[in-house]
Amino acid sequence: AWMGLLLICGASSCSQKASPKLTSQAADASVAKVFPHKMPTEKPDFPMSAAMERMFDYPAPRVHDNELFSQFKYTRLEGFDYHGGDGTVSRRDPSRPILVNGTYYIWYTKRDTKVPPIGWDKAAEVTDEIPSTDWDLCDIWYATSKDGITWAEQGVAVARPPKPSPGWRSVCTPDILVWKGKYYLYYQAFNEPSGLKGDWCPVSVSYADSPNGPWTHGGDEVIPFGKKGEWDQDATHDPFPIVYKGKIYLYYKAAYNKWPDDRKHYAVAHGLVTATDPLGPFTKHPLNPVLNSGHETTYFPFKGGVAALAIKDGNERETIQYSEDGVNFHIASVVSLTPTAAAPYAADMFTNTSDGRGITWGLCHFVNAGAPKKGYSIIARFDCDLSLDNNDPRFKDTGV
Ligand code: AAL
Repeated sequence: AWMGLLLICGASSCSQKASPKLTSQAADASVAKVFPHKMPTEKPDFPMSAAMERMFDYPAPRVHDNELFSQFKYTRLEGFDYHGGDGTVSRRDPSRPILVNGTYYIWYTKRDTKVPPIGWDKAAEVTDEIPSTDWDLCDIWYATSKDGITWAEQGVAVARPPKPSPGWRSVCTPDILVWKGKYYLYYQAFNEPSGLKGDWCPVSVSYADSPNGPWTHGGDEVIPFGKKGEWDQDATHDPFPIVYKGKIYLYYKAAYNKWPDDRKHYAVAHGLVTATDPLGPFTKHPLNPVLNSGHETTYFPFKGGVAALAIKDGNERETIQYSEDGVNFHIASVVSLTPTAAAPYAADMFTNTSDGRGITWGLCHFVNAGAPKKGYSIIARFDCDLSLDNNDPRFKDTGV
């Protein structure tokens, strides 16, 4: 019946919507037109439904062969004290780990306040000691580890500067860049409690000769806000630098369309700025935004291009995407139980590679937002196989 329909359709005016292939195929009734029992590895030359056509647009039509598909495994970290989970201590938004002389270093948002956050809708009621959100009244701390599981908290890396210097209210959500033997931390610098008007803040930078510091303030508003009316006019979040094509490619997020009177209809997108000096100036890519989904930023060199995790928020949430040029991203896989605020380790994040090898682990956070008046977050480890040098079936096997 299917063949018959095809023939009738091909011979009549209803073929207008059909692809030319369908029409010529239909004319040649001697060619088998059935999808085989074994999934083809190459795109077959016969008519297919839109869904099956699309399978061949992925890096591999069989998900197990898709280098940019993985499942995720999570491990609790050792070494961090959370005051018994009473909400007064929080660690979140970790940087990517970097390996220096056999030791991993990470930087992260740490809040240690007398009381847990009271909620961003109550930002007008906060004081210098009462946080609105989990990332209000925070400093940037760092920790070290030999195995990525047991961590030793080392102390503050970048503290809130005195009022009214940028970031006086909170510094948070750092990520690291290694460039010409020096270390650069990019982070969000709040001049008001988050939630007062929105989650409004620019990005600052500090630098050091050693991952142990000391850190020197290197500049504020390093990612220029958009002009009024543009998507990134008030917020540049989640700065995430990699080295690509000889430059610093700094990805960032803006949560936009989120106003005091219209909080429900917000959208997120990611932009790209580039520079040859870590202290700037940074130039916005003319095609910004470059990713339409993802609450935090996670990018890594992959083959000759750049891969990204789009996790939470947006039509393309829970996807892994790939671009050949760091700018034009396409969905490479759809994933589940994904790491939030993922910060993967890769030895080639800052080596200007044109043959990125991918990632197998990193850090992320879990938010305990469900406990009223006790909100806080923890950092955890994730493992996956988004690497070209690994083929661990635990992360690709979706069957039973
Ligand atoms: C995060 C990040 C940014 C936001 C807030 C703290 O996970 O997207 O850092 O400002 O939430």
